[in-house]
Amino acid sequence: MRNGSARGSSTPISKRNETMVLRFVTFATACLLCAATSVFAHARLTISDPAEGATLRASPPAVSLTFSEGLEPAFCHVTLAAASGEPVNVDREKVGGDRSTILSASIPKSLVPGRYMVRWNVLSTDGHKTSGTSKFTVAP
Ligand SMILES: [Cu+2]
Repeated sequence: MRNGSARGSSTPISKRNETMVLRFVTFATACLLCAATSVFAHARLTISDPAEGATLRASPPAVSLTFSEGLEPAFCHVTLAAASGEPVNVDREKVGGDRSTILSASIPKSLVPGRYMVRWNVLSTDGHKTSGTSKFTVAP
């Protein structure tokens, strides 16, 4: 009787452990897949024009940023500032390209020689936000 009840209680416990291990493995696998997917889906900056760190002989006509993912135009912004931090006027940004991956803004007035910083923040079509900066120098 005692043996029977001991065996009776040990079997369900080991089964429960198996179930928990299985659940944990499933959960861990799902987490890894999810993390990998979201990392690759974020909009990464792939090309910037002017290129990061470039020294230009003349003022560029525009800033153009190409991303790895499609962008939501209403939530994508570019600003330009001189090295002093003083903002430089750019035209309203536009999203273009075959898959809406290019964010650009025209620079209406020639830039005076100096160092400049482009700041961008975008929302990709997967609903994730990313942001970053890119620097260039105008030295005629
Ligand atoms: Cu994403």
